[in-house]
Amino acid sequence: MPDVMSQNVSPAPTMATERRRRAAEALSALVPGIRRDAMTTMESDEIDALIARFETHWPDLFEPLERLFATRADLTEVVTSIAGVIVEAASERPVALRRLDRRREIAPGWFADNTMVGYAAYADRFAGTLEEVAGQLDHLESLGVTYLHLLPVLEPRPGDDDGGYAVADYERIDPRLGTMEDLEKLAGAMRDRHMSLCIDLVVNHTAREHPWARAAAAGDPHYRDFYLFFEDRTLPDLYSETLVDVFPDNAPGNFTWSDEAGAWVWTTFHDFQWDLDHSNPDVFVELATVMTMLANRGVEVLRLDAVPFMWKEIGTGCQNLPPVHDLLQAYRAVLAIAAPAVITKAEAIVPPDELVRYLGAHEGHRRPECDMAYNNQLMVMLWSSVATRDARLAHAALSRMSPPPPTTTWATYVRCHDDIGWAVSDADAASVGVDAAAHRDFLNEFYAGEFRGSFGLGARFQHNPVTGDSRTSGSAAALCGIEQALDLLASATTTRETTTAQRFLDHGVRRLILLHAVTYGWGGVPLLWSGDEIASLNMHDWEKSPGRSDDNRWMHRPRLDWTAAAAAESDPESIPGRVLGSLRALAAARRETPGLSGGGTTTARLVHAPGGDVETRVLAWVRDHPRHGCLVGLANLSEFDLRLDGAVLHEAVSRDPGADHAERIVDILSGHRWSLGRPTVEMPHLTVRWLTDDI
Ligand code: OTU
Repeated sequence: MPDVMSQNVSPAPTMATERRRRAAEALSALVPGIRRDAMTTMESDEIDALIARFETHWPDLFEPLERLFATRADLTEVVTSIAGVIVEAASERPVALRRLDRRREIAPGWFADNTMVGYAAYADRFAGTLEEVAGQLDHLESLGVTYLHLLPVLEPRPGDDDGGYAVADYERIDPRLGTMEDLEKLAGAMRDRHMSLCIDLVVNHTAREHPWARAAAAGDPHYRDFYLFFEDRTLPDLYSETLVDVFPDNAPGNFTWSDEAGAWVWTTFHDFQWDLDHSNPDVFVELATVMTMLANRGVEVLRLDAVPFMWKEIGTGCQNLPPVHDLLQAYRAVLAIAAPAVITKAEAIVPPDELVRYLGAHEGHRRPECDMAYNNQLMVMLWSSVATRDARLAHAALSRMSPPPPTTTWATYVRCHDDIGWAVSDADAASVGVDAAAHRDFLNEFYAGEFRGSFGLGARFQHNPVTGDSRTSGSAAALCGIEQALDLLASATTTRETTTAQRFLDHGVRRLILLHAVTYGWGGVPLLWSGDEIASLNMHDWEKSPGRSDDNRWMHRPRLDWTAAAAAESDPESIPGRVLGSLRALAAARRETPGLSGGGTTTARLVHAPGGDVETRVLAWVRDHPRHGCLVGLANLSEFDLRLDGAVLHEAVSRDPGADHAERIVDILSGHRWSLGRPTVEMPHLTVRWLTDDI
């Protein structure tokens, strides 16, 4: 054994140092060339900064590229092209965005700050054109929104475009929404208000009308390699043995015969969405070019759509494979060097064990990957808990999830433009004595309004008669019981029926606010789905839109009703008024709660009733932030007023446990205070408390 304490002993190079050495060599071969040619438009301090970013992030780019492509392509060529893309993008980056880069490099946790509140919408359904979206920023500002996710805005194929998720041109805005200049203007107007623009980038597939797909179908060998073509069914059949159908109802199978291409083509989603072949480095270079172009227009967050499907291997489900993570790590590194103000958000709606990997937490190691990912597990568990009025499954599932790396954050949400897929894992369900498949069936029935006593009024999405699986569509307000209660109220003929309907209505409103109060207080960036701020009900005419009649997700993609929004504004006691007011208050409460910033940890808890039994009807969580102390969240899922053992107050004590000031624990949401000696804490039905130590 070499003695490290003695001199002149150099440690044996490990694999990691060897990789780093090779990465550094590759970079130093590139940097002098880069310095000379492409940076003529940059000031020398900017060149220095760019070189520093290259040096810092280069291994994070080089290593995944090596893992992905070394065996199938000339790595030097790949690396040289990608460095070229980065340098060109960096040298073209507008001054205002370079300033933003600098701010973000100083405050890299910006996107996980407690002041962040997100809003997601289709531009046209929210306001109209991009210019009209810019005209509605006051509404968003009043909701405390600092982050606006616009669903696909790039030019889609004509006709059915899966809500814009079939892109025909990555470089052009959908002409119905405006132009690239309009996008740039919108981003600028938002920046002036400290709001960040997020847009979708559909990376898994393009429309079959995309020029790459056109060229491929016409036989161009370069573009032929951009997609996955098969001459006959041999390989498709082999792959299909282990694949699932994402849209079994209206787009069964994963392969589509193309007459033009004279081949089967891989189509995970609809037949008009052709999966890109991400094992081809040219695809990587092209998409990296698109990303940096959008970054230079002022987009600050890229929602990378359907990323789990980006890599295929025979004998696997072709989801969540390790190279998917390499791709995401490499894309992130490209942006970190070219446009450090920009982050990526993974759209990976996957089982709980897979989720945190998209934030770069892999067994035994961490690598910078996406900065944000959707916490679909929290979303699913919230809907499950309000249906059962029981927190035990949520507690089990959420406790077992690995925490996100401290420099990353969740996007927490109640609803979005998609269906709800009931990601209830067998292990989590079994741990609380529940059969997972039976519970998923129950949730499907419950939220389709098929279960006796259910308050949910949605619909089944993509029922698969072979597997019996389905998912759920429906607006948050409808799933919470507001729609059903309004129907009951409309048909009530006796005072008794009216009173009951009114009580149900109140429960529905409370439930909707409760779900949001959990997502706003859990830790992560809450994303509000457009329309939910005014309790929009299901759309009833969605089937009439051409190309949409077989996709009931359109029932919960409302056109924002601005008349209703104005009415909500002037009547705070109305249903939309109560919801709007509560969401504003939640955003304000977040701003007052720095412990909700990135870097804290959230742990699900069970709490006790005064006698010492577990109070199963309360979902509890502790948000612990190393700098800003503790917050205890409590959500009473039931229609009954409950009391909890006062010991729960001690969970909120984070500093100076000795000081027993009177009334030191406060509920940030109601302003209610308790002293630590209090034997019980009241939990009114369907309410949330955020308790914190206030001395
Ligand atoms: C996404 O969703 C989009 O959000 C959908 O609106 C699109 O239709 C789809 O991609 C195709 O572009 O299966 O049911 O793990 O769950 O990509 C929705 C990710 C979906 C998938 C997700 C997909």
